[in-house]
Amino acid sequence: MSASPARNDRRIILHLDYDCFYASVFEVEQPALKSLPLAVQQKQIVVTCNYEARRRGLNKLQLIKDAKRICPDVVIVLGEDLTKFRDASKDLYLLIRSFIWGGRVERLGFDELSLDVTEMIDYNVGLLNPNTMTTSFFHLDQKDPTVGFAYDATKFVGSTYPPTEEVFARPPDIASLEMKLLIASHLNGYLRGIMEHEKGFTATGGASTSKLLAKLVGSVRKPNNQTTLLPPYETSQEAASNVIPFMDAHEIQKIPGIGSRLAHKLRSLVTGPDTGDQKVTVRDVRLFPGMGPVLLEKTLGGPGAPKGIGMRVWNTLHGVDNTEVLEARDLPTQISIEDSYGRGRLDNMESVRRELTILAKSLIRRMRTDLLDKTESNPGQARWLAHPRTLRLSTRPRNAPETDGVRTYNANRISRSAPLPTFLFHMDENIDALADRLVREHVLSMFRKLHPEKSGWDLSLMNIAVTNLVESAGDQKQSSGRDIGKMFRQQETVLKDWTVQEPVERAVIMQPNVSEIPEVPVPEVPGWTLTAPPDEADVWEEGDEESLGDVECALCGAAMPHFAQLAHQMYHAVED
Ligand code: DCP
Ligand code: MG
Ligand code: MG
Repeated sequence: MSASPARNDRRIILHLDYDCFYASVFEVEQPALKSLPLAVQQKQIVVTCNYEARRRGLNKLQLIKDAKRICPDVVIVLGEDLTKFRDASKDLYLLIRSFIWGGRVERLGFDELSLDVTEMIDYNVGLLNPNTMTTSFFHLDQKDPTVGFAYDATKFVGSTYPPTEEVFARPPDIASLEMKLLIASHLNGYLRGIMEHEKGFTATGGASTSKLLAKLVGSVRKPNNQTTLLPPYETSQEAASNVIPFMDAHEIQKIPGIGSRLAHKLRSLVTGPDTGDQKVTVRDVRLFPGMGPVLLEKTLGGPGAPKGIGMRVWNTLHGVDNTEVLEARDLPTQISIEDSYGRGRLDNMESVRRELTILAKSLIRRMRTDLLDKTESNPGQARWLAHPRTLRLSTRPRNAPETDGVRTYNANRISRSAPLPTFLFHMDENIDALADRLVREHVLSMFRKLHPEKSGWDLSLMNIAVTNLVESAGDQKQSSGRDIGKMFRQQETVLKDWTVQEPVERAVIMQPNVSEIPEVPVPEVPGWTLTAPPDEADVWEEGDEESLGDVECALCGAAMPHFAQLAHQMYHAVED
């Protein structure tokens, strides 16, 4: 057995995951929904439901027809248009980010944030007075000592793992990791309070020393709660690490960064092939004979696997994650809109044209949202911050049934790229007219090159994207400065009780690059590409929110997002 990886617990990381996020967006719009069981529908799936619905037996990623059977008075709202979720997500992100020094906030998917608060915590530890611990003051601003909140530095906020008595017999040593985490739990509680008070959203929080541990410990108690992972993190002569038993108890697939594909390989290794989807924990893998980075590399490595995957997973099994909190990029690298289609829905040119026009409208709307400089007061004169150069059309044809009638799932997309016509940047034309022209003059001819047959193709997915973004020259800093000034002026009126100094030094804030499909190689010369989607299992993010539907159930033909596939298979298994 190989040696455990070394720990480095200098950072303090908070994790926030909004409670039943899509459902909460509707509840904030219509508070009367809060007391009702509420489910959000995409295709035939409940993508999420509020906690009232969960109390009544509903689950995330359940079929709508099951939800109606289990809870006949469930209120169902359609959540296929992601605009309002994206807007709420951005709004909450900007609010939280305004408190975090250096803007050290990463968005993971739509409803999670990772915050590196090391500097804020170190600063506040330095100001603790051992004689007045119960009446401490958390400083949110280094320049203005009046900005912050009062707190009791002898108690954690929320729960801890493992659970502790609320009041310590002896408060932790000021220089200890435990003290830092205790203070961090107060910041976590404060930020969650601000979110709820100002925006009406509750979140579940975690506090630890890495993105991995903060996220995992955050989900120990849901909803509207928070958990801190207590030291010791290292095993010493006095005490055993809390990290190892905490990690050990998790099912292998629940670990961020170990998606379904890796989990499947690890399960097969541990239980032998053909034992189905038996539950395997981190402990089972960690203690498997001969386990170590080498065996993991042998098991998980190979063509297409990221370099050093064995070591990365070995670290992960021990709760070691040294990845940085990545701040949002100013501009997306591509914008991509797609939808999936049931069998037979896209088998003639007219339906293809109609659906492409719908996609093109969303695409142009998104380009205007994400790429225009909105600080210009006259919208007609708004400046493009970046110009995409390439237009890409991708489709995913269904496989024809095999001789035994079984239709295998085709994961491959085919795509074609062409220069993006510049008329898309005209602001004086309306979106409908632009979308119509884009499809008739450009996209349809790309489609015909992808599918030369006159009809008869049966497509399960179409995607239109603009890629190859070139940032415009110009003083972007200045314009974003105005943006941020406005944001803080608004915030001042909202956050009456806590005045926040305007952080002039903050960087550009724009839609981060989280709502796109993962980039697939785009050929420089327009032509054929055959691309398999990247293994979303291996990325940290929960995935691709733009993708509303991806796979088709071989048993019942229901179309569903790829992430719903597992739950859906379980549904059939239970039904039988
Ligand atoms: N989502 C989705 N498909 C998934 C996972 C999530 O469409 N497989 C969407 C719907 C969720 C949102 O993203 O509202 C956030 O995902 P979470 O897994 O955090 O789920 P919720 O926030 O809805 O619930 P919870 O309270 O369990 O966090
Ligand atoms: Mg959530
Ligand atoms: Mg989440």
